[in-house]
Amino acid sequence: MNDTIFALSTPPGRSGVAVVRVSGPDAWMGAKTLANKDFKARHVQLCALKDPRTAEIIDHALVVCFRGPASFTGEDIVEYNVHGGPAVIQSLLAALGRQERHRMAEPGEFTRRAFENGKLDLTAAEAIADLINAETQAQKIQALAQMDGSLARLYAAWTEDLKTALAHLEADIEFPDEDLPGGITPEIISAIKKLGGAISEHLNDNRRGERLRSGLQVAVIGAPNAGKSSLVNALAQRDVAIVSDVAGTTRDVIEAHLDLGGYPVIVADTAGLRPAQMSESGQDKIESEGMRRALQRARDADIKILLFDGTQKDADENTLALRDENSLLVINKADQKILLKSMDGAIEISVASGRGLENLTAALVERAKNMIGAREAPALTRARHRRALEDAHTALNRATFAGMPELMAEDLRLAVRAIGRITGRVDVEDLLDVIFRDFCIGK
Ligand SMILES: Nc1nc2c(ncn2[C@@H]2O[C@H](COP(=O)(O)OP(=O)(O)OP(=O)(O)O)[C@@H](O)[C@H]2O)c(=O)[nH]1
Ligand SMILES: [Mg+2]
Repeated sequence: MNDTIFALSTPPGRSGVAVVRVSGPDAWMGAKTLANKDFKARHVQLCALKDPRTAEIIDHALVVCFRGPASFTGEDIVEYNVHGGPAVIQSLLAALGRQERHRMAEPGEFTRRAFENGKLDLTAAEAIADLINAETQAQKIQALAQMDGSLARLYAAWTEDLKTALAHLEADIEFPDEDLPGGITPEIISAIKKLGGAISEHLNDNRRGERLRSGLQVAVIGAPNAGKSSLVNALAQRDVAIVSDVAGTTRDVIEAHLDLGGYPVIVADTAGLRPAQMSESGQDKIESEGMRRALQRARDADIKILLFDGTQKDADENTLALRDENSLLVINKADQKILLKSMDGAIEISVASGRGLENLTAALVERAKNMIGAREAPALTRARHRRALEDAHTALNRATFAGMPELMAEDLRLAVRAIGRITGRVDVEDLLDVIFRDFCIGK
């Protein structure tokens, strides 16, 4: 922990400016060596950086120093703003590597130090990773709220309630003869039940926050030649998939990431569904594997677009069979004579002419909003949080049946620990590698 770590914090490649960040006890010493001047905290200085070993000029840089603990990591920090060329960055990193007790940072190590120095809790650290990965406005808003402590505050409030209940129970356990207002009172039972209810409401939010983080899965399903690949290309506004009039063109699942009205959507093009062919030829084996994958996608999808070819008289049975509350019926080729009889709630489109595509997009945005749109209460965003809260919920449930104050107190303590693991207040050492591995280097 006493190493000084450094890394390029901006993306590698060419850019106007690149930022190299250094954190640790020797960060300022390194800056003094390279710039040959003294620094004041939080003052920007223009410096000629020179490698003392080779006397070679590295670059003219803007350098800012921060004194721990008033810094992102809580340690001394130096930020070098240099010109973003590979050779400049290379020579700065090489010169830093030769400074005493300096080494390259691991992915997420700056944020990990911030956590270990108490600058932020684990939910805020995770939110930083989410913010960096956010591709749409809705994701960004969720990440920023979590970074500001929306989840941490909620979990802290629950922990407070639990600790109050525990204090009452413990007073009764320690001093059973005194007439203290403790023990298993109806108030305690009802407080525990109320908390259990709040946690289960938070858990049963249809994975809203998790879905927003990872993107809503939309699968386009339909018979061969219905125009699935054409539709995916139109939604993605680029040629993601091959389109042809040969039935059975698409074999594999092809994904495109979209921003639909601020909501992240992963739309999947799939192989056309048709009754299995009887022949043993290799082609057909590929086709049936394609259909197996298409059906798997349909099962896993949050929203299924069931696409029908409007120029056909009958709706495809295999596709129709997948109709449920998560499906959206869409009839394509409305530029031609429509022979298909109308279906309840179906949206007519023509990918060829663009007609109806706006309606379809609006319908998708509406569903996305219902599934992952913001609500007042902060949403659970990770499976890790979900598991911990399920443990807490189980413990609370058991507590209401415990009967004895000692047993009830033990269950409440388990619940406190489970919630504490989310924010990182208790024994999370084993979790840290997993959590910070998801970060990029330099963060
Ligand atoms: N007239 C008309 N033709 C369309 C429309 N959309 C797609 N097509 C045509 O329909 C044919 C099949 O389109 P694809 O997008 O490849 O169909 P698919 O559903 O992906 O087919 P498979 O991959 O074989 O399952 C192509 O010749 C497209 O040009 C449309 O709105 N109107
Ligand atoms: Mg296709």
